[in-house]
Amino acid sequence: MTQRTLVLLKPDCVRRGLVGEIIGRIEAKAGWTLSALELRLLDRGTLEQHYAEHIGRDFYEPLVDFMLSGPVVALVVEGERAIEGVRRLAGPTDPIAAQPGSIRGDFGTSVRENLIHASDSEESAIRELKIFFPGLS
Ligand code: D4T
Repeated sequence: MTQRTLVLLKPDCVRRGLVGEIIGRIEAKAGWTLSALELRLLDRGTLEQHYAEHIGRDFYEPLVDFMLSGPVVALVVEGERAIEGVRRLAGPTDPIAAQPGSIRGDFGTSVRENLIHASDSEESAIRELKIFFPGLS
């Protein structure tokens, strides 16, 4: 089942120079391809749409400020079960709980600054791809 998923390499990932390492892990998965890739400074409106489910939670404002603190790399990964696959590569939200070998497990310590976003379902992927890459056919 070929799928497309939205990935964001967050500002901490860009600042720490981990973009190549993390894209390398994605590219190393046989048959997966990158359909779009861009270094981009986000704006509040985009993040409000992207994190709509979290508006009003105590971590929402600091999360948005963090996501605005520097550029992100937005990319689209396409391939066999890419949605579940990139989530597995990323590991769970809390990097201390994440398995070593996963991106968050290997590089993270902070729930907020957890390096990577990846769509969590087909429905989320469709919604998020429209926000970040509306021109993608
Ligand atoms: P994203 O959406 O960035 O891939 O993260 P997850 O899918 O793994 O986790 P999420 O939607 O629950 O959280 C979105 C985003 O908010 C940050 N966060 C989360 C935070 O700063 N404090 C918190 O307590 C939680 C739950 C981290 C990811």
